[in-house]
Amino acid sequence: NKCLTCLRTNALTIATVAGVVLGAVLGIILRQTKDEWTERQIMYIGYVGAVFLQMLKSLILPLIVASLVSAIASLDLSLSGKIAARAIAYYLTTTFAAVVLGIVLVVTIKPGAGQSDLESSSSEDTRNTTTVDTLLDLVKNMFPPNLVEACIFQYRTNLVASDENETDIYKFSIETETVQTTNILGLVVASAVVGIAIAQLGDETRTIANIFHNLMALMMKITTWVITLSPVGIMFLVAAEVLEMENIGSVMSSLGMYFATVCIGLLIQGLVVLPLLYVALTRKNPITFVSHLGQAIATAFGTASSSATLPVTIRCLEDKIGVDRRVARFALPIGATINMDGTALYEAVAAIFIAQVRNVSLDFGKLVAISITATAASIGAAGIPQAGLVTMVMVLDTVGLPSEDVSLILAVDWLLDRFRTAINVMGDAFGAAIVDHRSQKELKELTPATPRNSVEEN
Ligand code: DAS
Repeated sequence: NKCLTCLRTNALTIATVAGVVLGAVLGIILRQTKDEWTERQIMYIGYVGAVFLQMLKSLILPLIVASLVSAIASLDLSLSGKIAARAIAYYLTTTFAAVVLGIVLVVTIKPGAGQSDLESSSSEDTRNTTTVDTLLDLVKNMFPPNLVEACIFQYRTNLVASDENETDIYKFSIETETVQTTNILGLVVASAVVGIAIAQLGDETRTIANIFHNLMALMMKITTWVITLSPVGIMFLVAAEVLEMENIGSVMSSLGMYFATVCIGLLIQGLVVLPLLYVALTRKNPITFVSHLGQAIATAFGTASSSATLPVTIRCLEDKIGVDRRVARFALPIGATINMDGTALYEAVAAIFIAQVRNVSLDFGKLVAISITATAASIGAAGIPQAGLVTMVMVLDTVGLPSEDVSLILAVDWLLDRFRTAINVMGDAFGAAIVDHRSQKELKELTPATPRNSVEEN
């Protein structure tokens, strides 16, 4: 009956993973039944999935605010500072390690060599930039727009939404439209400031602190309801994506080695680098850890969005892995926004792959520049589908490649996005667990659960 218990506790994870597989099978069968599928028909097939995704997306804003404010308000400020410092140190180390891993692989495997037949829509010739140009670009690119925004605490008039052009692929529409997107990094910064203010004011703000604790309990309850819909929602999301993709056969012939290089890098990062770091710093079993993370990994794969997966990641870390809530709710929203190992690795590999296809030689200085801009670009990427493709333009700029060259790798990006998002989420989860373990001593010294903590849902 031990196996029965295991099945019951992991039933939803197993069902969600089954949803991914069934979605792929459904998509392939539908492709066989009919040659041409219109955008509208694909939208109908993916409709249930799009509704599920919208439900997850609707949780992001209140969850990030409640999670960060209640976590920072329930920690004393010196401990918040230590936890933040440990988290940032972990994020930068693992992201940079992922980039170096990606560069070593793509320079060794050379997936782009001799691929001159690959067409790209860019007309302008590649600028043979000098190292000075590269370094100038480097400084210019060091701070992607929303990282600068976070540093200078730029509050938009409408804190929540930022009008940006984005291809709203949630509805499978291909036209680019100005859609209200949540300015997540701005929200993280604002929530942290409010949390610090509440922690500083102490008893005066007990009431408002409890409001945020209540809001968090409410959001976690709603998250549980939405998560139960994962298997069906993710099945239709994957089916619609499989329906919409180009003929994988023709694409894989030219991009197969590139695809394999990125996937090998992601697998090493997710199954070797991160688990080894976890064992080294916590002495705990990484396999058990990853098995408890299954629901979040499957959701990340199905939605291709770290932010949409955040509610599931918080649930897994708190309920299944037992990470201290104050650390999970502090580190995960920040990690989901700025810690993207998978994206950083992918951007370095993709940029060097394109340089190889374009026969642009890269000296050591350029590789160093790529490693830094890929790290910065992944920090700047939002946790939404194909954000990494957008910020990769910064990395291409570093090596003097036109941004249109992104079109060379577009055909397989929707699938690579899912793999790299899963690694992004794993990186966030490992980070929260490591920071939690390293902060246990201070957490225990904190005043025992004060009344404000007792409000937390049981
Ligand atoms: N899809 C992004 C995420 O949610 C990653 C990316 O686009 O690179 O993490």
